[in-house]
This record gives sequence, C-alpha cells and structure tokens, in this order.
Amino acid sequence: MVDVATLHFFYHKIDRIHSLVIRHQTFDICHFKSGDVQNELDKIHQQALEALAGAETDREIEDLAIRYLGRKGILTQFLRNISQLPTEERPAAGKKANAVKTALDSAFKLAAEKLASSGAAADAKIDVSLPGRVPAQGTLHPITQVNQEICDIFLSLGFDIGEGPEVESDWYNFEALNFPKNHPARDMQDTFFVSDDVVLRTHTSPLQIRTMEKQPPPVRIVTPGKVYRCDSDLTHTPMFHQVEGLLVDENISFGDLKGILTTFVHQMFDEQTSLRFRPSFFPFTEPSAEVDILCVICRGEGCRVCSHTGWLEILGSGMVHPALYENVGYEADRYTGFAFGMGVERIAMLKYGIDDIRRFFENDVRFLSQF
Ligand code: 2NM
Repeated sequence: MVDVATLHFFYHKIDRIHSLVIRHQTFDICHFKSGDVQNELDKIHQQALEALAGAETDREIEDLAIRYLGRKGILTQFLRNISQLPTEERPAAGKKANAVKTALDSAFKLAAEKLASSGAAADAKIDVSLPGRVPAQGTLHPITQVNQEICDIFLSLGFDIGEGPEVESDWYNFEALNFPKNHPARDMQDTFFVSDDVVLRTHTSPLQIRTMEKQPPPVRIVTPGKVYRCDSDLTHTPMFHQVEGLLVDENISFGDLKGILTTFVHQMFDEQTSLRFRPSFFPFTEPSAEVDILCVICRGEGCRVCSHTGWLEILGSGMVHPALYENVGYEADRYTGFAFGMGVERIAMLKYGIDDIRRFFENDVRFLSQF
C-alpha cells in the first residue's frame, strides 16, 4: 500500500515532468490516427485560449504566443509536418490549422491590448507589501537659522529689521562712516571694487547711514545681510553674513551698550556665559570695544581654538562717532548712541564647534541635516 502523502509527492513530480515535456515537445503528427486531426486541432485551440485567460502579464502572453505560434511552436510544427498525413486529409487539415493559427494570433494581440489599456500591466509590477518611501524633509541652512536667532533676540529687545543694497557707493560704504581716505579697509586687497566709486559693501553699516538720513531719532535697527571682502581661508570667505545694530536716542550711554550686548550673549549662548568688553578701535565708533566670551572649548584654560587666550572674540561695538551724526544731519550735541556688528558664520562656528567656514558653502546634505 502507498500512503496519500507519497501519492501526492509522485503526482506532483509527474506534473512537473509532464509540463517539462510539453514545453519541449515537437508536435509529432504521426501519432494521430486518421480523422483525429480536426479534433486534435480543436483541443490545441481550446488549451491555448484557456492558458491565455489565465495570463496576467505581457510576459505571460508573449510566452504563450511563442509556444503556439513561434518558429518552433506547436502550430508551426504541425503545418511543417502536414505532408505526413494521408493525401486526402491534407487540404482540410491545412485549412483548419491555418484557421486556428489566425484565431490564436488575434486572440493574443487582443489580450495584450486589453492588458495595456487596463493598466494591469503596470499594476502587476507594484508590490503593495513593500514599505513606503518617506519623502526627505528639508531644513533651513544653519546660517539662516543662526541669522534668524540673532535677529529674533534683537526684535524682542525692540529693534526693527533693515535691509538694503549690496552694491554701494564709496560715500555710504566708507566716507559717511568716517573711514579716512587712506584707511587699509578701503584697499584693493580687502574691497571688491565695481568702479572707482562703487563697491560691493564690506559691511551692512551703509544701511544705517541710509536709515539715519531718512528718519530722525530714536533709531533702533538691526541690519542682517550679505557682505563682501577679498579674503579666503579656514575662517574667511569672500562673501559672508553680518548682523549689525544701531541704537540712537537722547541719553544713551556705554552702560546701555553693555546691557543690550550682555543680554544678547546670554540669550544666544548660555545664561551663564562669561563675557568681557575689551578696548578696541573702529573708525565709526569712539570709544570702541570688542566683546569676548569665555572659550566654549576649554572654558578659559587656553587651547588652539582661542589661541591660548581663554577668550573668543564674537562681536565689535562702540559709541557712534559724532562725525556720523554730522554726515546724516543729526544734532551731534543732542543725541548719542551705540552700534555693533558680528559675523553670522563666526557665531555659528563657535556655537556648533565647526572649525572650517567652508562647510557652510559646500552644501553637503550630511553636514546641513545636522542642524
Ligand atoms: C562693528 C563694530 C563697531 C557699526 C557702526 C555702525 C554705524 F553705521 F551705525 F555707525 N554700524 N555698525 C559697528 C561698530 C560695527 O562691527 C564689527
């Protein structure tokens, strides 16, 4: 006795062998009994149509067409071997075989057209079990983020935002800001000249002159924007971003400057950040001071980043030079004020510990997506 499982196993094997034989069979006409041919052709026709009904893809339809109508296909073989039939049966057999061939040919074509127009060809290639693709979400550039953070702090302190041209006259970029004719900043080495008298702005201060020309005190503005200097190394690029600020009113003192800039540093970095005001010089302010914060890397111990001073310079500032008030038509003995300026790239590098400014301009998504 053979058990059911073994029987199934053999049925399965026989099925596979059978299908292999069919795939390789050459149609041998000699096996037909006389008079059998019409029946046998009908059977082939019927089998082909049944197989076609189960075909779901272009590929399956094409395989069937090859199997029945191809150069080594069943019907082609039949027609080639027709001479082996008794003479009297040949005309009818030939006619029937050709009719089946034509019928199958149009059935295959029709099925292919139907598949294409139903869109099932495309559907069949979609695996609905695959996980979906999550669309990549962009972020603001770190320089844009830091720029907005700086401006937001000054907006919260009552400043307005000012913006203006990146191509400036010598007057607004230098002369009105009290830069003497022989000042090194005017040099070809630092300034991009458009012509003798026109430059790419080297700072955003020209905008503060323009604002004071248009508007009487009190003035409270910050001016974010691109500026240009002929300079390029690990910490300098020919274009960078600045935020400058100006506050002018009656009775403004150096104490106001210290208060506003201390508040800014504490909000931008950390409430505990130590800072110092170190005497400096700028043509447009007197007195002038640079603001340092305790080195974020070594906490004042001294390291490579702070050149072993324990401090990092983050911005320049000072009381507006009276010569500027004369240039914009303000009463120089009635108003006082302070101004300051900082590089956005520099602030971002210190805040995030980035040691090469060029990272901001390479647009490597692996870098940018960390912010
Ligand atoms: C700085 C440092 C000190 C500054 C001065 C002015 C203006 F036009 F109002 F006088 N704007 N910004 C200034 C002062 C900028 O940057 C390091």
